[in-house]
Amino acid sequence: MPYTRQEKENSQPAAMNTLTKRTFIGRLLTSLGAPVVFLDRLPNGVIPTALAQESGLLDDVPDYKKQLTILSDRPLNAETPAHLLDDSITPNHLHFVRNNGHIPERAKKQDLTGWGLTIDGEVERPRTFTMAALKREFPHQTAQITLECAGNGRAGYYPSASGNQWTLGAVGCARYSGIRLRDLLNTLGVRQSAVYIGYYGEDPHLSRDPNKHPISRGVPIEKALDPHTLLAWEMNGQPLPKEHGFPLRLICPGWPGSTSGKWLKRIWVRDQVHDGTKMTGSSYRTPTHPVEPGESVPESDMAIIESMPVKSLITSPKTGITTPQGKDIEIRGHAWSGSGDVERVDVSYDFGATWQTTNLSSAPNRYAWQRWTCQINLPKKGYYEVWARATDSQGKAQPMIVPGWNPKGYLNNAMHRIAIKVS
Ligand SMILES: Nc1nc2c(c(=O)[nH]1)N[C@H]1C(S)=C(S)[C@@H](COP(=O)(O)O)O[C@H]1N2
Ligand SMILES: [Mo]
Repeated sequence: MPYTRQEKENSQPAAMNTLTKRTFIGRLLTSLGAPVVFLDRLPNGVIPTALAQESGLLDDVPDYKKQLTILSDRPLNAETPAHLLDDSITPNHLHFVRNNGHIPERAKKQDLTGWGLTIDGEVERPRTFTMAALKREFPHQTAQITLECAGNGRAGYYPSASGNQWTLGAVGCARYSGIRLRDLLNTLGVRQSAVYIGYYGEDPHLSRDPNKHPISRGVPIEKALDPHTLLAWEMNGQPLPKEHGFPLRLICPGWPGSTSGKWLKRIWVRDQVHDGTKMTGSSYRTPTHPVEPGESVPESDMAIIESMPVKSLITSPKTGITTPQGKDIEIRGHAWSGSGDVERVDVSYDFGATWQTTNLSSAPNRYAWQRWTCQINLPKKGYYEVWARATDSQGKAQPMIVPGWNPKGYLNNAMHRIAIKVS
């Protein structure tokens, strides 16, 4: 599969070279009496989860994130096990982290000294704002927003796609406070020529080369001017944590998480589609027509991902539990969609032969996930799978198996399945 030099570099951990790290991990595990069977296939930057918590290898992983599953430490990438996503509002310590570069020093120190947000390009009056000016000059907004990485579920694709092997938990739903990007842009006067915005964050590139950006994406000007698109400085009532973009981030609801730029320092209003790092080539793009698994797709047949598909999670019970016969079990979870509303969620415990409708709550605001619950009674002892299927307001439902294969493994919204044993 063709990829750019930049992308290749981005997948390499900078600190310890791969071979040393692998040998080191191998030794540690052997000393625990548990050889890693496919150690030679361990992707770069990935540390076996069993080791991650104890080894001290994870210097970038803060203690409070340690319930997450660590996919890589540099850059830090960590997902949340489904049963830990049961809260209606995902607390900061349980929100997944997806970094492409290093966490900026400013964010680690929570230090605003010298910080400013510059808006330039296709605006009449370009300007750099201090945090105080942003907070003083525009009305404040708070909203609960589902944020999902476009690569969530990548691990389900075959042939496998390169990149973080996210399973289910690169999704969360926190409350963000800040201002509408639109209020700020309108004050500066958006020119007729504006078609896109591109964000720049303060996160250093993995190579520490100051001329390289780990990621610089954006959205069409219409999405930037949508009243739901935010510039946020708070997550669940706290200043943005260092992993989540202190002091300011974009929140582009319903779109791939990668459009919600963290550690912002500049927004460039463009007169063309933004062409920053991870905007071009096959990054965050899917084929415009269905392709055969493993097929190489020309760039001209790839389109930028916009709204995310409908999806749901079962957050209780935890998969694999055993329950006594004859007892009702509550099944619950969340459902969301990029268009902002879910119509229904159904569950099945007979491999999809019959379905039962769940009680679906409305969202506290548009683009927040919706809680669903139902009671089931498993008829006799044995092994069961519970499947959940969400349907959005346009009638689109989650597929039972992985949807159309694509070269980078995006947008896997297959139904979540859990196992339950009745004894
Ligand atoms: N500056 C910057 N912004 C970024 C990223 C990044 O690496 N650097 N990662 C993006 C991606 S791919 C995702 S999915 C979300 C993840 O946000 P979170 O770490 O707060 O969950 O942030 C996006 N914004
Ligand atoms: Mo992402």
